[in-house]
Amino acid sequence: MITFLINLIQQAGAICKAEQSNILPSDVTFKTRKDLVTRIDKNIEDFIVEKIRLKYPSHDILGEETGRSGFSSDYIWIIDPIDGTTSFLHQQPFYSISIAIQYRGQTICGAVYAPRLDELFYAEKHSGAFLNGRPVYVSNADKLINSVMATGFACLRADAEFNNLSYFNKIVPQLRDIRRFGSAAIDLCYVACGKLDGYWEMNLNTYDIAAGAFIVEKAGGIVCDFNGDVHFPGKGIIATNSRLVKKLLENFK
Ligand code: 2AM
Ligand code: CA
Repeated sequence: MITFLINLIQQAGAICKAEQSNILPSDVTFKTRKDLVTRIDKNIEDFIVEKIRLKYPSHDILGEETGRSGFSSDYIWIIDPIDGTTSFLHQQPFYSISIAIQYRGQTICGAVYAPRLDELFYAEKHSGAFLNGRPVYVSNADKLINSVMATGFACLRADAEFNNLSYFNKIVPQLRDIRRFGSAAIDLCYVACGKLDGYWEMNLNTYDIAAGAFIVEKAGGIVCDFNGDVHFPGKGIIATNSRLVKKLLENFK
């Protein structure tokens, strides 16, 4: 299954990379005034869904653009065809394709591919996490002041009244630095491979985080909500290493 998943995500990534510089204004439609989608998001999801249907016709599928199809299989594929659509549209490299496979509600495989960065992350239930075929692990940082973290503002795009700005103001001065890449899936994978020491965000959806959160856990990291529990994405998500998690959680009390 992981081999099929890796081939599929790489094929989808090649299409994204080829299409990115050809996007036209007429390819963009608005879900809300800040939340947009391109023709390519939809095409990529159709491409992925079609391939899964051919190989695993009985499996259920949940995709960002087409919603849920099927409720009868033990397996479900969770697809974000382009995570970081705003970056994609604005000709930036920080976007990815994210696919997770769950069996009876538990993630068993996950892959995130950032084609412009040529970074392919994946993990399987009984093995660790990998970047371009090499094992990856979360960082060893144990002090916030030595840490570089990422966050995001899906909450602002959703016009949520309770948003991330107060957490941002509180946490950033305690860190070495902060990044905002614009793809939750990449942020999570960068925690998994130690390029980032931590990440938090709120107002995300399952398809943004299903694969990335699994990859963090398989890389030895911790994924929890703002209370330190595992109820996300509704309540917000934190991903970091076991040395920093308590120090980061202090800021969400
Ligand atoms: P997307 O690019 O697939 O929309 C960036 O902060 C992260 O938030 C991305 O993973 C992005 O996914 C997601 N996101 C952007 N706008 C959002 C919204 N209005 N509601 C929920 N998630 C959003
Ligand atoms: Ca997304």
